[in-house]
Amino acid sequence: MSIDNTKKILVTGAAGQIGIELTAALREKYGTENVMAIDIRETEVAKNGPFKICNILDFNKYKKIVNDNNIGTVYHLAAILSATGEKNPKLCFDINMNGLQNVLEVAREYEQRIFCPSSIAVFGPDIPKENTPQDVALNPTTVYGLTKVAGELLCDYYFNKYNIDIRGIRYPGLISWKNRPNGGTTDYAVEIYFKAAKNENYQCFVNEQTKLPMMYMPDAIRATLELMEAPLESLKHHSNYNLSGMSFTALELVEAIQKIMPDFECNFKPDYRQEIANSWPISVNDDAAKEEWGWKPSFNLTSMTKDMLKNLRN
Ligand code: NAD
Ligand code: AKB
Repeated sequence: MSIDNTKKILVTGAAGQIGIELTAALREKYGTENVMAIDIRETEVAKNGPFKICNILDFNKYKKIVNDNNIGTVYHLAAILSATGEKNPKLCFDINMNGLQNVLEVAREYEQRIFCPSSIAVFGPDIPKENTPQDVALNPTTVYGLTKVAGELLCDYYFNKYNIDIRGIRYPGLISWKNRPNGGTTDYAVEIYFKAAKNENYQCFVNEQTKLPMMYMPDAIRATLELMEAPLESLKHHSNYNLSGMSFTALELVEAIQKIMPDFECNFKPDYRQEIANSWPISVNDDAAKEEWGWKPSFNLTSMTKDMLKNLRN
């Protein structure tokens, strides 16, 4: 399927942690009027360009928005994340699976290109924890992870059966200052900066040895744009690229903040999210992303911490 530049872009879940920044980046690149944002709630994306309230489970309303706005590419971000998913598995399954199916069915009819993110949550406790391979058995223990595995498979099915150009990244935990995260397990790695920047201490909900793959949002946005621009012929994978940025323990994160703010303190009180974190990798192997579309991260823990605190304290 070739790219039709006369068609517009739509972002679902545009009011979320990634959505706000991805919508802004797409509007900057392709023009504000060419990027429609939808969500079930209004945030700043609603003020900064075309926006409509739309529940992704409402197939007819979603299809009408696509039809009325000549949408050729969809970035499908609307989802329920891991921690909320464990509190409400039915809701998580419903939105993540039925929402995706609605997007794919409309994509089939309108011959759209799709970006659909996956997550490190596809992995379960049975895989090599360090440098987790791209292609490995996927046995997640959370309902969120289960929907992400099924989502990857469904996307590949539509790619193979209907020739829909669908691409996706298994994002690590994403760290950002423009927007707070919402209902995920890696949220502690963002919340801690918001507290530190206000000169408050933080109580972390995972223990100090917890080490997970993470990435700074500017790298994640760049990766998304780069993957969507890569020539289809160079891609051997489609909806499931491992993507590596950095890995650090919760204690190393505290120490990185203390290098800039020596008075900052953090105590650790693990809750139900510890078990979710324990089931995920420590680091992932992203050779496929490097080889197939030239991925290269630019931030590490030190440069990210400097940038996060500078922006939050401003
Ligand atoms: P988020 O929770 O911040 O945003 C999701 C958005 O979807 C929210 O604005 C929410 O209002 C919206 N939404 C929820 N239900 C909806 C519905 N029924 N209809 C329409 N919109 C609905 O999540 P995020 O962090 O921006 O994640 C976006 C995508 O990236 C998700 O697929 C998530 O699994 C994936 N991902 C995120 C991370 C991360 O660290 N942020 C990591 C891995 C994967
Ligand atoms: C979560 O913690 O649920 C997300 C993710 C890694 O998918 N941030």
